[in-house]
Amino acid sequence: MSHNPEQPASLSRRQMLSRIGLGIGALGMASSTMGKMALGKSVRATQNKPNIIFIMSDDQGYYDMSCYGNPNIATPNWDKMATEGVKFTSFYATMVCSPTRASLLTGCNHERVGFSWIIKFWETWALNVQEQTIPRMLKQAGYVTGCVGKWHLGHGGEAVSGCKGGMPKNYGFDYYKGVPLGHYGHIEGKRPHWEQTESMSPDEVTATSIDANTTEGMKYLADLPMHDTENAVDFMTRHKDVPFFLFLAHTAPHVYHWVPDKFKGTSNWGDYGDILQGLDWTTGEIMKALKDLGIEDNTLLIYTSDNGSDREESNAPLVGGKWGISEGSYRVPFLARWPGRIPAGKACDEIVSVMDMLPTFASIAGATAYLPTKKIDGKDVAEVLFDPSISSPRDELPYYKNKRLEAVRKGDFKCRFSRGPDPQDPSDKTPPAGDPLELYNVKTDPSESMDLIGDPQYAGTISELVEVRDKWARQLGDSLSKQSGSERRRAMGCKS
Ligand SMILES: [Ca+2]
Repeated sequence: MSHNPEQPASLSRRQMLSRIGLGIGALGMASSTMGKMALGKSVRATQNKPNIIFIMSDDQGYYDMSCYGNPNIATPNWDKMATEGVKFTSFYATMVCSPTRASLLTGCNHERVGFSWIIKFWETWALNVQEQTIPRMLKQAGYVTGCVGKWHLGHGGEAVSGCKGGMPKNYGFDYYKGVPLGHYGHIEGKRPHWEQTESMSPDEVTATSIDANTTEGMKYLADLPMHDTENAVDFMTRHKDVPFFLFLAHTAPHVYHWVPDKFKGTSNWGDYGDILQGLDWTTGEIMKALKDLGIEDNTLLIYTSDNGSDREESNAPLVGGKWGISEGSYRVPFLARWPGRIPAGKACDEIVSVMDMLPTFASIAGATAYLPTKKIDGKDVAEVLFDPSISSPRDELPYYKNKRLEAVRKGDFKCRFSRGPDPQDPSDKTPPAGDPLELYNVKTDPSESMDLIGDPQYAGTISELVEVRDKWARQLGDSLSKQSGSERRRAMGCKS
Protein backbone atom coordinates (compact mmCIF):
# COMPACT_ATOMS: atom_id res chain seq x y z
CA MET A 1 0.00 0.00 0.00
CA SER A 2 1.42 3.36 -0.98
CA HIS A 3 0.84 6.56 0.90
CA ASN A 4 0.51 10.06 -0.31
CA PRO A 5 3.52 11.95 0.98
CA GLU A 6 1.29 14.95 1.65
CA GLN A 7 -0.72 12.95 4.12
CA PRO A 8 -0.09 13.87 7.74
CA ALA A 9 0.71 11.11 10.20
CA SER A 10 -2.31 11.63 12.42
CA LEU A 11 -5.50 10.28 10.96
CA SER A 12 -8.97 11.16 12.07
CA ARG A 13 -11.29 8.47 13.42
CA ARG A 14 -13.93 7.27 11.08
CA GLN A 15 -17.43 7.83 12.28
CA MET A 16 -19.47 6.66 9.42
CA LEU A 17 -23.07 5.62 9.63
CA SER A 18 -23.78 3.40 6.71
CA ARG A 19 -26.71 1.28 5.94
CA ILE A 20 -25.30 -1.12 3.41
CA GLY A 21 -27.19 -3.64 1.34
CA LEU A 22 -30.28 -1.99 -0.05
CA GLY A 23 -29.71 -3.79 -3.34
CA ILE A 24 -29.44 -2.62 -6.88
CA GLY A 25 -33.16 -2.24 -7.31
CA ALA A 26 -33.28 0.62 -4.89
CA LEU A 27 -30.65 2.57 -6.76
CA GLY A 28 -32.80 3.94 -9.53
CA MET A 29 -35.23 5.53 -7.16
CA ALA A 30 -35.07 9.28 -7.20
CA SER A 31 -35.33 11.13 -3.95
CA SER A 32 -38.60 12.73 -4.85
CA THR A 33 -40.14 11.50 -1.63
CA MET A 34 -38.13 14.14 0.17
CA GLY A 35 -40.45 16.76 -1.20
CA LYS A 36 -39.57 20.39 -1.48
CA MET A 37 -36.83 21.51 0.82
CA ALA A 38 -35.72 25.09 0.95
CA LEU A 39 -32.34 25.19 2.64
CA GLY A 40 -31.32 28.58 1.26
CA LYS A 41 -31.09 31.40 3.73
CA SER A 42 -33.10 33.66 1.46
CA VAL A 43 -35.46 33.27 -1.43
CA ARG A 44 -34.19 34.37 -4.80
CA ALA A 45 -34.67 38.09 -4.93
CA THR A 46 -32.82 39.32 -7.96
CA GLN A 47 -30.68 38.28 -10.86
CA ASN A 48 -27.77 38.78 -8.49
CA LYS A 49 -28.16 35.19 -7.32
CA PRO A 50 -28.35 33.05 -10.44
CA ASN A 51 -28.31 29.30 -10.19
CA ILE A 52 -25.03 27.76 -11.27
CA ILE A 53 -24.93 24.27 -12.81
CA PHE A 54 -21.46 22.92 -13.52
CA ILE A 55 -21.43 19.69 -15.52
CA MET A 56 -18.10 17.88 -15.79
CA SER A 57 -17.62 14.65 -17.71
CA ASP A 58 -14.82 12.15 -17.15
CA ASP A 59 -12.06 11.93 -19.80
CA GLN A 60 -13.99 13.64 -22.60
CA GLY A 61 -11.61 15.01 -25.22
CA TYR A 62 -11.56 18.22 -27.24
CA TYR A 63 -12.91 16.42 -30.33
CA ASP A 64 -15.71 14.59 -28.52
CA MET A 65 -18.49 17.01 -29.55
CA SER A 66 -19.83 17.84 -32.97
CA CYS A 67 -19.57 21.57 -32.19
CA TYR A 68 -15.80 21.06 -31.77
CA GLY A 69 -15.61 19.58 -35.27
CA ASN A 70 -16.31 15.84 -34.96
CA PRO A 71 -18.54 14.77 -37.90
CA ASN A 72 -19.00 11.19 -36.67
CA ILE A 73 -21.23 12.00 -33.72
CA ALA A 74 -24.42 14.00 -33.35
CA THR A 75 -24.43 16.08 -30.17
CA PRO A 76 -27.35 18.47 -30.69
CA ASN A 77 -27.58 19.51 -27.05
CA TRP A 78 -23.95 20.54 -26.67
CA ASP A 79 -24.27 22.22 -30.06
CA LYS A 80 -27.32 24.08 -28.72
CA MET A 81 -25.27 25.25 -25.72
CA ALA A 82 -22.62 26.52 -28.16
CA THR A 83 -25.22 28.21 -30.33
CA GLU A 84 -26.91 29.86 -27.36
CA GLY A 85 -23.73 30.59 -25.42
CA VAL A 86 -19.95 30.73 -25.66
CA LYS A 87 -17.62 27.95 -26.78
CA PHE A 88 -14.14 28.25 -25.28
CA THR A 89 -11.22 26.85 -27.27
CA SER A 90 -8.42 27.38 -24.74
CA PHE A 91 -9.97 26.12 -21.52
CA TYR A 92 -7.62 24.12 -19.33
CA ALA A 93 -8.31 21.40 -16.78
CA THR A 94 -5.41 19.22 -15.57
CA MET A 95 -4.05 15.86 -16.72
CA VAL A 96 -6.17 13.56 -14.50
CA CYS A 97 -9.35 13.32 -12.42
CA SER A 98 -8.68 14.16 -8.75
CA PRO A 99 -6.36 17.16 -9.35
CA THR A 100 -8.94 18.83 -11.62
CA ARG A 101 -11.71 18.33 -9.06
CA ALA A 102 -9.52 19.70 -6.25
CA SER A 103 -8.60 22.67 -8.43
CA LEU A 104 -12.23 23.33 -9.34
CA LEU A 105 -13.54 23.29 -5.78
CA THR A 106 -10.67 25.34 -4.23
CA GLY A 107 -9.77 27.83 -6.97
CA CYS A 108 -6.17 26.72 -6.61
CA ASN A 109 -3.65 24.99 -8.77
CA HIS A 110 -3.92 21.35 -7.71
CA GLU A 111 -0.32 21.33 -6.47
CA ARG A 112 -1.08 24.18 -4.05
CA VAL A 113 -3.62 22.00 -2.24
CA GLY A 114 -1.52 18.82 -2.27
CA PHE A 115 -3.37 17.10 -5.12
CA SER A 116 -0.53 15.98 -7.34
CA TRP A 117 -2.18 12.82 -8.58
CA ILE A 118 -5.23 10.54 -8.52
CA ILE A 119 -6.56 9.13 -5.24
CA LYS A 120 -6.31 5.38 -5.77
CA PHE A 121 -8.73 2.74 -4.47
CA TRP A 122 -6.55 1.80 -1.53
CA GLU A 123 -5.48 5.30 -0.52
CA THR A 124 -6.91 7.14 2.43
CA TRP A 125 -6.25 10.83 1.79
CA ALA A 126 -8.69 13.53 0.83
CA LEU A 127 -9.12 17.19 0.02
CA ASN A 128 -8.32 19.17 3.15
CA VAL A 129 -11.50 20.35 4.87
CA GLN A 130 -9.62 23.50 5.89
CA GLU A 131 -9.77 24.70 2.28
CA GLN A 132 -12.56 27.07 1.33
CA THR A 133 -14.57 25.54 -1.52
CA ILE A 134 -17.10 26.68 -4.11
CA PRO A 135 -20.02 24.93 -2.37
CA ARG A 136 -19.12 26.25 1.09
CA MET A 137 -18.59 29.76 -0.25
CA LEU A 138 -21.91 29.76 -2.11
CA LYS A 139 -23.71 28.21 0.85
CA GLN A 140 -22.42 31.08 2.99
CA ALA A 141 -23.87 33.44 0.37
CA GLY A 142 -27.31 31.84 0.65
CA TYR A 143 -27.19 29.07 -1.93
CA VAL A 144 -28.33 25.47 -1.63
CA THR A 145 -25.58 23.21 -2.94
CA GLY A 146 -25.69 19.76 -4.47
CA CYS A 147 -23.26 17.30 -6.01
CA VAL A 148 -24.29 14.34 -8.12
CA GLY A 149 -22.01 11.74 -9.72
CA LYS A 150 -18.29 11.08 -9.47
CA TRP A 151 -16.57 12.44 -6.35
CA HIS A 152 -12.94 11.24 -6.29
CA LEU A 153 -11.76 13.69 -3.64
CA GLY A 154 -11.56 11.21 -0.74
CA HIS A 155 -13.24 7.94 0.10
CA GLY A 156 -11.34 6.25 2.89
CA GLY A 157 -9.50 3.42 1.19
CA GLU A 158 -10.20 -0.15 0.07
CA ALA A 159 -13.64 -0.39 1.59
CA VAL A 160 -14.66 2.88 -0.11
CA SER A 161 -17.15 3.09 2.67
CA GLY A 162 -16.80 6.70 3.65
CA CYS A 163 -14.48 8.64 5.88
CA LYS A 164 -15.02 11.40 8.34
CA GLY A 165 -14.09 14.65 6.69
CA GLY A 166 -13.71 13.20 3.20
CA MET A 167 -17.24 13.12 1.88
CA PRO A 168 -19.02 15.81 -0.14
CA LYS A 169 -21.09 17.19 2.74
CA ASN A 170 -17.85 17.95 4.62
CA TYR A 171 -16.99 20.53 1.95
CA GLY A 172 -20.20 22.56 1.90
CA PHE A 173 -22.54 20.44 -0.19
CA ASP A 174 -26.05 20.08 1.20
CA TYR A 175 -26.74 16.98 -0.90
CA TYR A 176 -24.75 14.27 -2.62
CA LYS A 177 -25.58 11.16 -4.55
CA GLY A 178 -23.02 9.30 -6.63
CA VAL A 179 -19.99 7.03 -6.78
CA PRO A 180 -16.94 7.83 -4.62
CA LEU A 181 -14.49 6.92 -7.42
CA GLY A 182 -15.43 6.43 -11.06
CA HIS A 183 -17.71 3.81 -12.57
CA TYR A 184 -14.58 1.81 -13.52
CA GLY A 185 -13.91 1.10 -9.85
CA HIS A 186 -16.84 -1.26 -9.71
CA ILE A 187 -15.21 -3.80 -12.04
CA GLU A 188 -12.75 -4.56 -9.23
CA GLY A 189 -15.59 -5.78 -7.09
CA LYS A 190 -18.51 -4.39 -5.21
CA ARG A 191 -18.26 -0.67 -4.60
CA PRO A 192 -20.79 1.59 -2.99
CA HIS A 193 -23.10 4.19 -4.37
CA TRP A 194 -23.34 6.93 -1.75
CA GLU A 195 -26.16 9.22 -0.80
CA GLN A 196 -25.98 12.09 1.66
CA THR A 197 -29.38 13.75 1.84
CA GLU A 198 -30.03 17.31 2.93
CA SER A 199 -31.11 16.11 6.38
CA MET A 200 -28.02 13.99 7.09
CA SER A 201 -24.99 15.14 9.05
CA PRO A 202 -21.76 15.62 7.05
CA ASP A 203 -20.24 12.31 8.20
CA GLU A 204 -23.39 10.29 7.58
CA VAL A 205 -23.90 8.35 4.36
CA THR A 206 -26.16 5.71 2.90
CA ALA A 207 -24.10 3.24 0.90
CA THR A 208 -25.59 0.82 -1.61
CA SER A 209 -23.47 -1.83 -3.32
CA ILE A 210 -22.95 -2.06 -7.06
CA ASP A 211 -20.97 -4.89 -8.69
CA ALA A 212 -20.08 -4.42 -12.35
CA ASN A 213 -19.53 -8.16 -12.68
CA THR A 214 -23.26 -8.78 -12.56
CA THR A 215 -25.53 -8.08 -15.52
CA GLU A 216 -27.71 -5.85 -13.41
CA GLY A 217 -24.76 -3.94 -11.97
CA MET A 218 -23.14 -3.33 -15.33
CA LYS A 219 -26.40 -2.16 -16.83
CA TYR A 220 -26.84 0.24 -13.94
CA LEU A 221 -23.32 1.60 -14.41
CA ALA A 222 -23.78 1.94 -18.18
CA ASP A 223 -26.89 3.98 -17.46
CA LEU A 224 -25.24 5.97 -14.65
CA PRO A 225 -25.24 9.29 -16.55
CA MET A 226 -29.01 8.92 -16.94
CA HIS A 227 -29.49 8.03 -13.25
CA ASP A 228 -27.24 10.91 -12.20
CA THR A 229 -29.16 13.28 -14.44
CA GLU A 230 -32.45 12.12 -12.95
CA ASN A 231 -31.06 12.85 -9.48
CA ALA A 232 -29.74 16.21 -10.66
CA VAL A 233 -33.15 17.19 -12.04
CA ASP A 234 -34.70 16.05 -8.78
CA PHE A 235 -32.32 18.35 -6.87
CA MET A 236 -33.11 21.25 -9.23
CA THR A 237 -36.84 20.66 -8.78
CA ARG A 238 -36.61 20.56 -4.98
CA HIS A 239 -34.67 23.84 -4.90
CA LYS A 240 -36.03 25.76 -7.87
CA ASP A 241 -37.30 28.58 -5.66
CA VAL A 242 -33.94 29.40 -4.08
CA PRO A 243 -30.50 30.01 -5.59
CA PHE A 244 -28.70 26.71 -6.04
CA PHE A 245 -25.30 25.40 -7.13
CA LEU A 246 -25.25 21.96 -8.71
CA PHE A 247 -22.07 20.05 -9.57
CA LEU A 248 -23.05 17.21 -11.90
CA ALA A 249 -19.95 15.07 -12.38
CA HIS A 250 -20.50 12.35 -14.96
CA THR A 251 -18.63 9.04 -14.93
CA ALA A 252 -18.52 8.70 -18.74
CA PRO A 253 -16.92 8.48 -21.27
CA HIS A 254 -14.08 7.08 -19.13
CA VAL A 255 -13.13 3.43 -19.69
CA TYR A 256 -14.80 0.98 -19.43
CA HIS A 257 -16.94 1.94 -22.39
CA TRP A 258 -20.26 0.46 -21.35
CA VAL A 259 -22.98 1.69 -23.70
CA PRO A 260 -26.45 2.47 -22.36
CA ASP A 261 -29.00 0.24 -24.15
CA LYS A 262 -30.93 3.27 -25.34
CA PHE A 263 -27.94 4.57 -27.33
CA LYS A 264 -26.44 1.36 -28.74
CA GLY A 265 -25.61 1.76 -32.44
CA THR A 266 -26.79 5.36 -32.62
CA SER A 267 -23.50 6.99 -33.72
CA ASN A 268 -21.00 6.54 -36.54
CA TRP A 269 -18.14 6.32 -34.05
CA GLY A 270 -18.62 2.93 -32.41
CA ASP A 271 -19.42 2.30 -28.75
CA TYR A 272 -17.52 5.40 -27.69
CA GLY A 273 -19.60 7.61 -30.00
CA ASP A 274 -22.78 5.99 -28.69
CA ILE A 275 -21.74 6.84 -25.12
CA LEU A 276 -21.07 10.45 -26.11
CA GLN A 277 -24.49 10.72 -27.72
CA GLY A 278 -26.04 9.39 -24.52
CA LEU A 279 -24.13 11.97 -22.49
CA ASP A 280 -25.26 14.70 -24.86
CA TRP A 281 -28.85 13.56 -24.34
CA THR A 282 -28.46 13.99 -20.56
CA THR A 283 -27.38 17.61 -21.05
CA GLY A 284 -30.57 18.07 -23.08
CA GLU A 285 -32.55 16.75 -20.10
CA ILE A 286 -30.90 19.36 -17.84
CA MET A 287 -31.75 22.15 -20.32
CA LYS A 288 -35.30 20.83 -20.64
CA ALA A 289 -35.68 20.84 -16.84
CA LEU A 290 -34.39 24.43 -16.65
CA LYS A 291 -37.05 25.46 -19.12
CA ASP A 292 -39.84 23.44 -17.49
CA LEU A 293 -38.97 24.84 -14.05
CA GLY A 294 -38.97 28.40 -15.42
CA ILE A 295 -35.40 29.10 -14.32
CA GLU A 296 -33.59 28.96 -17.68
CA ASP A 297 -32.92 32.72 -17.80
CA ASN A 298 -31.56 32.78 -14.28
CA THR A 299 -29.11 29.90 -14.57
CA LEU A 300 -25.50 29.80 -15.66
CA LEU A 301 -24.99 26.37 -17.24
CA ILE A 302 -21.45 25.14 -17.87
CA TYR A 303 -20.34 21.90 -19.50
CA THR A 304 -16.73 20.72 -19.54
CA SER A 305 -14.47 17.71 -18.95
CA ASP A 306 -11.97 16.89 -16.19
CA ASN A 307 -9.08 16.06 -18.55
CA GLY A 308 -8.48 15.06 -22.16
CA SER A 309 -9.30 11.64 -23.49
CA ASP A 310 -6.81 8.77 -23.32
CA ARG A 311 -7.80 8.11 -26.96
CA GLU A 312 -5.65 10.48 -29.00
CA GLU A 313 -8.25 10.61 -31.79
CA SER A 314 -10.66 12.13 -29.27
CA ASN A 315 -8.46 15.17 -28.74
CA ALA A 316 -7.92 16.26 -32.36
CA PRO A 317 -6.48 18.58 -33.50
CA LEU A 318 -4.62 18.58 -30.20
CA VAL A 319 -1.91 15.98 -29.65
CA GLY A 320 -1.31 13.68 -26.71
CA GLY A 321 -3.91 12.61 -24.22
CA LYS A 322 -4.80 12.09 -20.58
CA TRP A 323 -1.88 11.71 -18.13
CA GLY A 324 0.48 14.10 -19.91
CA ILE A 325 1.20 17.78 -20.42
CA SER A 326 0.32 18.07 -24.12
CA GLU A 327 -2.62 20.24 -25.09
CA GLY A 328 -4.62 17.05 -25.68
CA SER A 329 -4.32 16.28 -21.99
CA TYR A 330 -4.91 19.65 -20.38
CA ARG A 331 -7.15 21.44 -22.91
CA VAL A 332 -10.80 20.34 -22.92
CA PRO A 333 -14.15 21.51 -24.32
CA PHE A 334 -15.92 24.19 -22.30
CA LEU A 335 -19.38 25.59 -23.02
CA ALA A 336 -21.13 28.31 -21.02
CA ARG A 337 -24.75 29.36 -21.48
CA TRP A 338 -26.84 31.92 -19.63
CA PRO A 339 -29.63 33.33 -21.81
CA GLY A 340 -29.68 37.11 -21.80
CA ARG A 341 -26.35 37.43 -19.98
CA ILE A 342 -23.83 35.42 -21.98
CA PRO A 343 -23.85 36.30 -25.69
CA ALA A 344 -25.12 33.63 -28.06
CA GLY A 345 -23.04 31.79 -30.60
CA LYS A 346 -19.62 33.19 -29.77
CA ALA A 347 -16.27 31.40 -29.64
CA CYS A 348 -13.51 32.51 -27.32
CA ASP A 349 -9.84 31.52 -27.52
CA GLU A 350 -8.81 33.34 -24.35
CA ILE A 351 -6.97 31.30 -21.70
CA VAL A 352 -9.29 30.15 -18.92
CA SER A 353 -8.55 27.47 -16.33
CA VAL A 354 -10.63 25.26 -14.08
CA MET A 355 -8.99 27.07 -11.14
CA ASP A 356 -10.73 30.28 -12.29
CA MET A 357 -14.20 28.96 -11.51
CA LEU A 358 -14.22 29.76 -7.77
CA PRO A 359 -13.49 33.50 -8.03
CA THR A 360 -15.72 33.71 -11.11
CA PHE A 361 -18.66 32.14 -9.29
CA ALA A 362 -17.98 34.40 -6.28
CA SER A 363 -18.30 37.38 -8.58
CA ILE A 364 -21.43 36.14 -10.35
CA ALA A 365 -23.17 35.03 -7.14
CA GLY A 366 -22.35 38.07 -5.00
CA ALA A 367 -20.24 35.86 -2.75
CA THR A 368 -16.94 37.75 -2.75
CA ALA A 369 -17.24 38.28 1.01
CA TYR A 370 -16.68 34.53 1.37
CA LEU A 371 -13.67 34.14 -0.92
CA PRO A 372 -10.88 31.99 0.56
CA THR A 373 -8.61 33.81 2.98
CA LYS A 374 -5.71 31.58 1.94
CA LYS A 375 -3.92 32.31 -1.33
CA ILE A 376 -5.56 30.97 -4.47
CA ASP A 377 -4.48 30.90 -8.10
CA GLY A 378 -7.83 31.45 -9.82
CA LYS A 379 -8.79 34.65 -11.65
CA ASP A 380 -12.27 36.12 -11.97
CA VAL A 381 -13.13 35.54 -15.64
CA ALA A 382 -16.81 36.56 -15.38
CA GLU A 383 -16.27 39.49 -17.74
CA VAL A 384 -14.84 37.12 -20.36
CA LEU A 385 -17.99 34.99 -20.11
CA PHE A 386 -20.13 38.08 -20.62
CA ASP A 387 -17.95 39.54 -23.39
CA PRO A 388 -15.74 36.93 -25.07
CA SER A 389 -13.99 39.64 -27.09
CA ILE A 390 -12.11 41.02 -24.09
CA SER A 391 -8.78 39.72 -22.83
CA SER A 392 -8.75 37.11 -20.10
CA PRO A 393 -7.12 38.14 -16.83
CA ARG A 394 -5.25 34.83 -17.09
CA ASP A 395 -2.24 34.89 -19.38
CA GLU A 396 -0.17 32.05 -17.99
CA LEU A 397 -0.55 28.45 -16.96
CA PRO A 398 1.74 25.82 -15.39
CA TYR A 399 1.49 22.24 -16.67
CA TYR A 400 2.31 19.97 -13.76
CA LYS A 401 2.45 16.21 -13.97
CA ASN A 402 2.62 14.70 -10.51
CA LYS A 403 4.92 17.36 -9.01
CA ARG A 404 7.00 17.74 -12.19
CA LEU A 405 6.57 21.17 -13.74
CA GLU A 406 7.05 19.98 -17.31
CA ALA A 407 5.73 23.00 -19.24
CA VAL A 408 4.36 26.52 -18.90
CA ARG A 409 2.26 28.69 -21.18
CA LYS A 410 2.41 32.47 -21.23
CA GLY A 411 0.40 34.35 -23.82
CA ASP A 412 0.53 32.46 -27.07
CA PHE A 413 3.66 30.45 -26.26
CA LYS A 414 4.23 27.17 -24.45
CA CYS A 415 7.65 25.90 -23.46
CA ARG A 416 8.21 22.24 -22.54
CA PHE A 417 11.10 21.41 -20.25
CA SER A 418 13.31 18.38 -20.39
CA ARG A 419 12.82 15.53 -17.97
CA GLY A 420 16.47 14.68 -18.56
CA PRO A 421 18.15 11.68 -20.21
CA ASP A 422 17.33 8.17 -19.15
CA PRO A 423 19.99 7.34 -16.55
CA GLN A 424 19.89 3.70 -17.70
CA ASP A 425 20.70 4.64 -21.31
CA PRO A 426 24.15 6.21 -21.91
CA SER A 427 23.25 6.90 -25.55
CA ASP A 428 20.29 9.13 -24.60
CA LYS A 429 21.23 12.70 -25.61
CA THR A 430 18.14 14.36 -24.11
CA PRO A 431 19.13 17.72 -22.54
CA PRO A 432 19.48 17.90 -18.75
CA ALA A 433 16.32 18.01 -16.64
CA GLY A 434 14.75 21.47 -16.60
CA ASP A 435 16.34 22.71 -19.81
CA PRO A 436 13.97 24.32 -22.32
CA LEU A 437 13.24 21.50 -24.73
CA GLU A 438 10.48 22.58 -27.12
CA LEU A 439 8.66 25.85 -27.85
CA TYR A 440 5.29 26.16 -29.55
CA ASN A 441 2.92 28.96 -30.42
CA VAL A 442 -0.14 27.09 -29.14
CA LYS A 443 -2.52 29.82 -30.31
CA THR A 444 -1.63 29.40 -33.99
CA ASP A 445 -0.30 25.85 -33.61
CA PRO A 446 -2.44 24.07 -30.98
CA SER A 447 -1.27 20.73 -32.42
CA GLU A 448 2.23 21.52 -31.11
CA SER A 449 3.64 20.56 -34.51
CA MET A 450 6.16 23.35 -35.21
CA ASP A 451 8.94 23.42 -32.66
CA LEU A 452 10.43 26.95 -32.47
CA ILE A 453 13.10 26.17 -29.87
CA GLY A 454 16.10 26.71 -32.16
CA ASP A 455 14.86 29.95 -33.71
CA PRO A 456 16.95 32.83 -32.30
CA GLN A 457 14.06 35.31 -32.60
CA TYR A 458 12.36 33.50 -29.71
CA ALA A 459 15.29 33.64 -27.26
CA GLY A 460 13.54 36.39 -25.27
CA THR A 461 10.28 34.43 -25.23
CA ILE A 462 12.08 31.40 -23.84
CA SER A 463 13.71 33.49 -21.10
CA GLU A 464 10.31 34.86 -20.17
CA LEU A 465 8.81 31.36 -20.00
CA VAL A 466 11.72 30.12 -17.87
CA GLU A 467 11.01 33.00 -15.46
CA VAL A 468 7.35 31.95 -15.27
CA ARG A 469 8.44 28.35 -14.64
CA ASP A 470 10.84 29.42 -11.89
CA LYS A 471 8.13 31.48 -10.16
CA TRP A 472 5.71 28.54 -10.03
CA ALA A 473 8.50 26.16 -8.97
CA ARG A 474 9.43 28.41 -6.04
CA GLN A 475 5.81 28.57 -4.92
CA LEU A 476 4.41 25.11 -5.63
CA GLY A 477 7.53 23.02 -6.14
CA ASP A 478 9.03 21.11 -9.04
CA SER A 479 10.62 17.72 -8.69
CA LEU A 480 12.61 18.27 -11.91
CA SER A 481 14.56 21.05 -10.23
CA LYS A 482 14.25 19.39 -6.80
CA GLN A 483 12.25 22.27 -5.30
CA SER A 484 9.64 21.52 -2.68
CA GLY A 485 7.72 24.81 -3.00
CA SER A 486 7.22 27.33 -0.21
CA GLU A 487 3.45 27.67 -0.60
CA ARG A 488 2.20 24.08 -0.86
CA ARG A 489 -0.59 23.12 1.48
CA ARG A 490 -1.47 19.61 2.55
CA ALA A 491 -4.22 17.27 1.61
CA MET A 492 -5.49 15.39 4.65
CA GLY A 493 -5.74 11.83 5.84
CA CYS A 494 -9.15 10.35 6.47
CA LYS A 495 -8.54 6.75 7.55
CA SER A 496 -10.15 5.54 10.74
CA1 LIG B 1 -10.89 11.93 -15.74
